[in-house]
Amino acid sequence: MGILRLAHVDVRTPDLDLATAYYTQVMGLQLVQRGTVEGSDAAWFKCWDEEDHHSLRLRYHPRAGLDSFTFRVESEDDLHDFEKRLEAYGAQVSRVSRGEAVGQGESIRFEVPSGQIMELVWEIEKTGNLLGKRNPAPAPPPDLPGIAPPRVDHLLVNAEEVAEACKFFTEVLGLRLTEQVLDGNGHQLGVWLAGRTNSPHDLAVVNGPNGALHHWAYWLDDWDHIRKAADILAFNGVQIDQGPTRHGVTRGNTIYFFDPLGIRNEVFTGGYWVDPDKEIITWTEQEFGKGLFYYENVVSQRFLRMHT
Ligand code: M3P
Ligand code: FE
Repeated sequence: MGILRLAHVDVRTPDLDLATAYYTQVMGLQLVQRGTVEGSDAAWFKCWDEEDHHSLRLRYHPRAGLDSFTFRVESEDDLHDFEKRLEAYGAQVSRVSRGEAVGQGESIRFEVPSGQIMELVWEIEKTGNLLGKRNPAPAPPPDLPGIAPPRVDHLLVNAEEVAEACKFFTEVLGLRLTEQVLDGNGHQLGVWLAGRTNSPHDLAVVNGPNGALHHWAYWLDDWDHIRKAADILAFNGVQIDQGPTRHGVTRGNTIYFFDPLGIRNEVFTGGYWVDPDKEIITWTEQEFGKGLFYYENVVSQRFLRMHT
């Protein structure tokens, strides 16, 4: 039983056409389909190496922000088991039946202690990656526009009570804590959590307002692609937030930037291999500048305070 990985992020945007142009031409995602969600225009996107139907859903709403985030579970029975565990914890769980959501079957939805809506799903429409399964090329066509990441990597949400969120994600949902930042009293200010992947994080939670989305990140294969991403972003007039640089936490290489409606994106590479028995790494609040951005060693207020 367990949580496999981040499946998709569902986001509200006040300008769906502008956001679609950015996510296809600058980020370089594939537009899967357009449609409506609860009467609003919506669009579904995926990365070129993703097998699932989509990893991003955008829908029009006057206020930008997170609708929900979805993790895929390992087996079909897990939905039922997680539903029981969530109800025992005191969460209100609702079932979304097959046919109600584009690209996936039955799912369960609930509010996490920090206020975001989370969804768990097992059945996902497998539409395949861009390369196919017969004599596939090792790389996508060289003329793909934009940054063109192969896949989504992780999500970071805010929480007023990071420790409470961490306890929920580890004890109720079974995610593994890989790194944490502690204040002088030993209280968690940030936590990095992994599912069944061997990556340092599939989900992270950092102190901030409940319900907020800090960013989600796409994977790139190496540091040189982060540099290229910076070139593409600067060329297209995209506002860069931080980097290119390196995290102390996770050891990843990174660049943060804002989509045209002000939502923060990241592209990320590197980081260490995580085995399930790996010991937790702890950062102290005094050294958090290096944990955040190892070269700069600053705790940027825009970075910590800006979210949607
Ligand atoms: C990451 C990461 C914050 C830390 C962010 C770290 C917002 O995004 O990928 O490790 O404090
Ligand atoms: Fe990140």
